Amino acid sequence: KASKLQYYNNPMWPGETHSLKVEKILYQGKSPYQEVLIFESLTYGKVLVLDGIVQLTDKDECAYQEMITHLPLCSIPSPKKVLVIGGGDGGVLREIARHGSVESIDICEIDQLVIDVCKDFFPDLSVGFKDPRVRLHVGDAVEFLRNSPEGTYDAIIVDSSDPIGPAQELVEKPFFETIARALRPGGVLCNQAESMWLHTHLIQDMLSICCETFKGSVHYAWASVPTYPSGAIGFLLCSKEGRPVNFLAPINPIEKIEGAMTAGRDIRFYNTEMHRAAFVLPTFAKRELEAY
Ligand code: PUT
Repeated sequence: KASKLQYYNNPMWPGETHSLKVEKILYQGKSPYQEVLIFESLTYGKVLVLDGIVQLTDKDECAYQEMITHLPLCSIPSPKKVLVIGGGDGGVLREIARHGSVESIDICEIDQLVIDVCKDFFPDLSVGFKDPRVRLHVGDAVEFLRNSPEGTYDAIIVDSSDPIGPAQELVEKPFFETIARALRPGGVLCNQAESMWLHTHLIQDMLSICCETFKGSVHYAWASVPTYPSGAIGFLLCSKEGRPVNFLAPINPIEKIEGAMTAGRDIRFYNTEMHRAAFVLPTFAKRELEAY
């Protein structure tokens, strides 16, 4: 059991905590990488927690999974080869499946326990693993990327946890260099990019590394996710030099992809208006982030 002091002392949001009423603990365990907890909450359905940090809830997972997937995939025509890093719950895979043009989906998740417990407790997310286009690789993403042939992917989605613990190196320059190497010219990256309310310096560092590394377009987008710290989460969208990509005006609108809005279960959050709106930043964030 963590003490109250520990709850308020997470270095990613010092002095803050967020509570959900627990109705029932459904699973508690430990992998070689992290502590895993699943509980039934009073108001958000089931909740997945890793090392004490909420990763997703039944009620608001749609906002995160749909935005991190369709922001990049709707920004390029006809994506075919997609790589997901992290994402062991399967939600991003579920969303990629809406894109009929996609031929192969690699996923590299480090923690087998996350995959297993999500299959047991979050069938609406882990359904993503059932798609025959999916190839699962359990292991370290940096090593996986180093072994991928250069120029393989049209899109890479990094659905990581926060950069403390196993995801630390996923915000550092060598990681972004291996991503750029694995993308084809004009290929796109969408990276979980924390909160503009809480993590300005981290986002500035990521923006500056990505501008240097990808040499195409680099933009910060965001969405509301009530159970994430500050209630918002960001996405870093980057394109590799080669073919220009305009993230702000999706060239491959979801509404025009046959069956995409209703495949499996209906899309709940993302649409073309949300896509465009995601890049509109409040004045303070524009000031802090637009120089990059
Ligand atoms: N992939 C989950 C992101 C959590 C951010 N705090």
